Amino acid sequence: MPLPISENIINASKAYPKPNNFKPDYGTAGFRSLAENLPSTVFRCGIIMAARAFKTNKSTGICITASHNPAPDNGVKLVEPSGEMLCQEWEPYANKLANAETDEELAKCVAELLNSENITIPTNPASLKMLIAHDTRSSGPSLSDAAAAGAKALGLTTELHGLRTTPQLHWSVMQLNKNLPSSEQDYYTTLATAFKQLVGTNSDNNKVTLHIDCANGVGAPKMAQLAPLLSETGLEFDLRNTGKGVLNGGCGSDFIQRDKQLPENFTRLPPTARCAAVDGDSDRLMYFRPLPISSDTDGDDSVIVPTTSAQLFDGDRIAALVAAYCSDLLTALGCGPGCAGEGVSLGIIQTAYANGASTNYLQNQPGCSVKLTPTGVKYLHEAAHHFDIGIYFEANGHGMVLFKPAFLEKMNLVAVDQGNKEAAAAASDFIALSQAVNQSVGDAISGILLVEAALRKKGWGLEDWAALYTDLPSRQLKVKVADRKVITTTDAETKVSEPKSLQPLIDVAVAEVPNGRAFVRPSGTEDVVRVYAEAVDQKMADILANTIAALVYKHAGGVGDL
Ligand code: G16
Repeated sequence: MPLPISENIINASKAYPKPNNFKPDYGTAGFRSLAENLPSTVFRCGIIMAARAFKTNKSTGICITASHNPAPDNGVKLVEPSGEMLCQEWEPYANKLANAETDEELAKCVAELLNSENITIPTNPASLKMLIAHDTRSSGPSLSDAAAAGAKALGLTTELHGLRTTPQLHWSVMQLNKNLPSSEQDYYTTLATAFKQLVGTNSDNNKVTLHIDCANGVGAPKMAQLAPLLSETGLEFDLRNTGKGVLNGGCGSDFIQRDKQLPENFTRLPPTARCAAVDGDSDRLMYFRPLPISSDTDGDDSVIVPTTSAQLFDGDRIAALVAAYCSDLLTALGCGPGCAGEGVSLGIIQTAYANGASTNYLQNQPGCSVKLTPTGVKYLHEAAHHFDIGIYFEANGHGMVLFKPAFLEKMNLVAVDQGNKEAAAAASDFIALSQAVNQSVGDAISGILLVEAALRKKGWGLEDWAALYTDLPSRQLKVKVADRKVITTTDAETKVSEPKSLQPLIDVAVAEVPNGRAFVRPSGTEDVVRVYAEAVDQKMADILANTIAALVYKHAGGVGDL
């Protein structure tokens, strides 16, 4: 006779005791901490996502990763049946369970959750499961086991998928619940087939070598699996930082964005090199190229000039490129800019980190609506759902283009309409894009295909892309405080609401700087307060950021050296 649920949970939980004084907090993208703190949290997340599966009668997922954070950290990202991140209404349950001090208190919290959500555990839940995967951190396999133990304690079957990028796991959950092919190989085949449909097969003109910084993370083996399927298209990957070095150490999208320096193993490149970087779990994407662009080589690609600086093509610029490409397709459909009333909405979602120049550029593109949300894919993704075509990118490279199912249905009809070949081709491209671009969550690997398709379709090189607008100089800083939660924000994180003394002082500092803009917010993945400042030149941006960091330090309980 099976044990009652509470007893099951109490028994299973004994193997995953919560460390004393550890207060996990569901942040921007799940829980993060030093890996050694996390077994109890991950075990409890297994319970949460099992409850979520029973509530929705669909399969769910868990990915063990601390993404761009250092190797000793780990974390857990929770995947809804749709493949999106855990719905925000359930985040308080996750916090409650994760913070229960004893096994008995945990069992009580679970009982309350089941009760308030009206969840009955099915007697034979065989059709439901939880997919679990991890990144390359050494703590990944044991934390995956902890997640599985949590799910099993509630009676849900689990499937361990081992090493996967976070977006691959999200994609598999989405596909599984739609009864579509969902294996890892299906992921590569689906993306590559759609990309081929978009760009066709290779001619010598189309040959592009993309030098990819894999952040010494899980993206390396995964992109190596995709690469051969792309060979006909002329897109080749030169994979670097594939695992021998430190995860996210001196490399990866976060390093490049922060330092605007070439990552390790990228200092000797052909002068026209096209490069991209992903982060530890391959959900962020940054394009870049070496600077200075080596004019002294007289265009001779074989002359390699050592350099250390990088020119960035960040998430904002990727959004601008994708918007330009989608606008072209809408024009071909006969419902582009200038044909308002045709009822296709195109939205671009950004956060306060978006460079002011990118926002200005996008706001001036006919037919584009620009919206601002707080930081976190969960907010941007949700906002993107409001448009037929929702393009969202955070400056740090998280993003995608999301298509409304009803829009794609329309495209399916237009694609077979022989009466208007141009419109039919554009509709086919939209359909192929929705396959090449992971629709569940921002995905650096499918993002590469999106960027390469857009550049090729527009006939652009990096020079054309760079010319869309010129970034305003900016600076980001971190301030260590005793408790980052003393800072709360409003208006999509552009204003501080607590402590009340802070915002008026920020306003004064900003007003003193030409074209100044600045904001602060508590990080949801690290124990710091983040400061962002933008100004007419780099010196002013630096001064503004430092002034505001000092204000945060003083008014929000700074600790250690500023
Ligand atoms: C996560 C979220 C992102 C967010 C980032 C930074 O990224 O998925 O949406 O931009 O955290 O968050 P914060 O500034 O709150 O630390 P990742 O790549 O770590 O999963």
